[in-house]
Amino acid sequence: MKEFLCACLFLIAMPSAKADDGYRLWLRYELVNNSTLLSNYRNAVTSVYLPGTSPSLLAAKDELQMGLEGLLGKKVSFQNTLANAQLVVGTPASSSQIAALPLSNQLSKAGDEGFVIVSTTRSQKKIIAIAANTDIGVLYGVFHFLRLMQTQQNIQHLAVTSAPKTKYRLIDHWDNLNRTVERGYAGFSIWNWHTLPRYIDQRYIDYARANASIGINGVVVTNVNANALILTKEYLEKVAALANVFRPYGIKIYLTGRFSAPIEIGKLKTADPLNAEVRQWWKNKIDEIYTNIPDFGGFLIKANSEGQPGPQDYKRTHADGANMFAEALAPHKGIVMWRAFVYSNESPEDRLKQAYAEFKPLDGKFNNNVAIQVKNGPLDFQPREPFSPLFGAMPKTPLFIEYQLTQEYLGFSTHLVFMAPLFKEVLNADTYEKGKGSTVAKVLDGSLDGQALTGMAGVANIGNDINWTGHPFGQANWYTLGRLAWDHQLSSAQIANEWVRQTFGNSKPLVDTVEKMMLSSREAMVNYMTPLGLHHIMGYGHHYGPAPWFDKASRADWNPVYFHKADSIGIGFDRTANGTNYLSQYAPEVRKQFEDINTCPEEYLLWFHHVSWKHTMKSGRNLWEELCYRYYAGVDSVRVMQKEWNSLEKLVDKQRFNQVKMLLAVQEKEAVWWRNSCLLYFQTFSKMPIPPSYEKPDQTLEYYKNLNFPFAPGNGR
Ligand code: GCV
Repeated sequence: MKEFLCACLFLIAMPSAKADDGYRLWLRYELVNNSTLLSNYRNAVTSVYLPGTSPSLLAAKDELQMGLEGLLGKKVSFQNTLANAQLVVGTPASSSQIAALPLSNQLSKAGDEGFVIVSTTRSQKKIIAIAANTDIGVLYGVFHFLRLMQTQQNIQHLAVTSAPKTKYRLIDHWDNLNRTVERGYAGFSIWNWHTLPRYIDQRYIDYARANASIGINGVVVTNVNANALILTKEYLEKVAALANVFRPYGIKIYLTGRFSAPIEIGKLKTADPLNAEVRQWWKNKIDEIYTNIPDFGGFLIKANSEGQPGPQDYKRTHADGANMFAEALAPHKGIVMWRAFVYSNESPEDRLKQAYAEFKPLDGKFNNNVAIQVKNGPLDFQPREPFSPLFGAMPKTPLFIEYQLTQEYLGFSTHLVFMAPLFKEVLNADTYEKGKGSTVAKVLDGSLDGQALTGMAGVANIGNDINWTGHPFGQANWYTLGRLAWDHQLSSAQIANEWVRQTFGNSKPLVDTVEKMMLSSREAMVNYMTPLGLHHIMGYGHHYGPAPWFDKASRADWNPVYFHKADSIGIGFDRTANGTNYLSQYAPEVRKQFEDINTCPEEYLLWFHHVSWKHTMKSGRNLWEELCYRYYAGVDSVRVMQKEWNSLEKLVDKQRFNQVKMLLAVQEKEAVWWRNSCLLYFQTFSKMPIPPSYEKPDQTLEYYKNLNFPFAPGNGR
């Protein structure tokens, strides 16, 4: 017996070595491998009272059962009354017994989607209550409770009240109807339009579970480079089937609206937003959508950007266009997310200035169910960008932020880049809209300008690869989006810690090492790709790898040479008053800091200034030496990550260990490629040597310039 017990304890203590394909994401519910904790958990939660039969409560029940049984390694019993239960779950409306618990104080702070998780007593018996004002709040509470257990927290004295800080928490898919994914690096689209609506892939349900577990409550299923066909009857039936799957999980469906759809599928002669027939067409179409999908969320629209049709084709404004949709959606409580990612084919103006120039004058002109969706930076999801000057410039308009989870400019799905530090950097940036402390986060959560329509979106990095995101660590970025949209005050370290524990396990060396890797990964990538404020120097079209020399694109502002402006004097884009004066779009305090080369943070230096190769940096090195230093430091950091990962071989399942090991090798190779080709190219201007203490580039600039990538993914429309 003793031997048997020892063997059991040994098994419990042993790290999970079985293969893991990553499909379960952070919802693995593995047996708790700490015996003291396991017995505490077993004592605390094996009998559950979860009344109610709504689809969301049933989803909560299923999840709790699956989660607890996995974590505890034993069956849990669901009770018909609270009397025998240790874990009580529900809303005051779902059970008078829950209504009688002393939770009203906390519940008053939980709002429509929040929850409370408290340790309390009933008839002198200790219980844990997961309660909310709504069924979906209960589901969120259940996921949070399971997260506490998966991350091995003490659950003896719980006093959690949690409510989301933004109302719309969205994943935007750039999925085409032919199942290619624009800028997608994890396989094909998970939406199988051929087998929908009758065949419901388990993957849709697991996708909904994953999103709900991190508080995502909206999904835009189609590409912003939109196809009008999605609005036809045949497709709407399929979309409705997805909406039915998502509904119990609190997730609404949104579509992308092709502005010219009235012409393409409606056979009208125009799509002019002020034309009565066009307006009626959209009204009818939107009414039709709502008969299929009563809780349809609304539209995300890319208009007059990169060749997409829009109101300006008819000399109308973005407000005219957005308000046409808004008016038709309003009776159904739908919203319009109108993208501010616009820049004109014709304008020679600094591309970065164009969104502000078009949208700022429209502040206050949008209907109240319109939000303007702004990319985090003014350009296009670069490894590092300053915050978009639209944040803080449109106090009368709700602004959503758009991040990009898919790694279009961040090494595709072969580079390990944890994006929480990138997201947080923008959230914490101070717009000075209303003086010091007017952070982007406060613009987004509505507190700065009293906005009720608040939101955060991430362009999906999801495809039909078995592990959803291609790189196992891509999952962390999806996770981060949800967690930050729920609570932008969470730190990057907290998010990394939670994610690692749930996704890989709780052993201390594992958690510490992986967390460290994750937290250093974004800066490593900035260093080996675009240090010191360089930007947009990637390969043309596919955006794979470095091509700072490229100058053949049809438009100037698609060429890397336009953005780095390297010459014999120096490098960088002058956006001060002496240059394009882009800086005038920020509040004076922000502008002042960036405008002075001595106060401009070095990470943004070449974003705002054309700087002499000989300029002395804070380190005492000149600019050229600093550039070399940073590029080499970037590669070194990847090599450190490799070593750190290798030290985890016994603590990570074999499958994912090997995957990440191989991917880090690819990343190292590509980091060297970025470093060598950028430095060799910029050296043709600086005419200064790469310091001899650094390893020499093993290829010539010509070699790098001649590389071709016909297989680079993600470019197909
Ligand atoms: C969906 C960049 C990408 C495009 C993308 C566009 C956008 O330009 O390269 O693929 O199109 O951003 O955000 O609309």
